Amino acid sequence: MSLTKAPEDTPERRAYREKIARQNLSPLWTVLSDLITPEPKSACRPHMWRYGEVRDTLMEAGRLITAREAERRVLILENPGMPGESRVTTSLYAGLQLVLPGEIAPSHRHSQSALRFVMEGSGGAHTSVNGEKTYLNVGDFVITPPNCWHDHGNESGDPVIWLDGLDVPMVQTFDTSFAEPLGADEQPIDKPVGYSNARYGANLMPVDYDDTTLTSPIFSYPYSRTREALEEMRAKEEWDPCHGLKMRYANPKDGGFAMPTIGTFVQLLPKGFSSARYRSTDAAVIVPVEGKGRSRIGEQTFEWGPQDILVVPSWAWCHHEADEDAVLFSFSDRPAQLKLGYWREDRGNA
Ligand code: 1HN
Repeated sequence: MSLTKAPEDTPERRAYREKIARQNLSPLWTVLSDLITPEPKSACRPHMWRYGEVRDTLMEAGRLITAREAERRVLILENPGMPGESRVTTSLYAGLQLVLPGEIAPSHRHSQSALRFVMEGSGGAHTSVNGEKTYLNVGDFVITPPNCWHDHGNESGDPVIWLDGLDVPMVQTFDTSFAEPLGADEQPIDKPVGYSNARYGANLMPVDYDDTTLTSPIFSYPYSRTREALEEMRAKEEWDPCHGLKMRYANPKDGGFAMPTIGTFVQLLPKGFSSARYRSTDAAVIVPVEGKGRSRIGEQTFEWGPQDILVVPSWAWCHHEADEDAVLFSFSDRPAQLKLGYWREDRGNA
């Protein structure tokens, strides 16, 4: 028996296979080596979308359809290895969403978890979650927890564009999708702006906090605070050979990931940094927020700048070089893999 090669197909074996197909049966020995591979064999391919190019196409959609008519005016980032599947990686969905001045994307809720990473805007657009509005500034990471009403609006004079990341393919795998519209444009707001961050984001927790939801009660992680923290930490000049200075967005309740299925990360690569190669089983979507550089992902090299969007497939070697101080935001399905006992990493020789 070999896990790497299927046994020879003979005429009798083929006839047998065709005969038993009528009973909805199939011989494992013909597919075993495809099912159980010695290492991850992904359809997901390394890729990069240049922000400037996708932005032009998205603005064209802004003239074609309103946010209301579309419900969500989004261009899906389709991994070139999985066209038509609405997947950016095997387990994750990503898209770029545009809300024009004065528009509203009406309230709905669903069992999929969503993150927003703000690419562009002047700070006057918002998303509402759990009766609280949060304003969207470039570089902010904002969460829509599962089954929470959410609607978006733009009171500013400028377009707002953000990257959506959702666990849509995971929900498909488990057949657990539920969704409904609110039936009104906007949910009722019963909390002041900044309420969650004051209550849960100041190293304080309500004394009797016993909420069992799996998502962080902080639903906005503003870039200004994240960036300041990175800058203060860099003073120590302790660079991980693979990651530079890489941090994980945390749930203040227990220090775990901010979302149950999607992990979010931010890293600082100092000017001139050249990383040791690294790979892990969680395919990642990476957005440079500041700086310029290049990444070798598998066999391909991508020259990136702010707001470009890169995909690193599971178990593909990845190497980064920064020409200027660079900040990278990224997300992956790592929390799900860790809970299921699947996650592995390989730091090369570093
Ligand atoms: C969704 O609800 C939003 O609320 C964006 O902005 C993208 C993609 C698939 C399913 C639901 C949003 C989505 C989505």
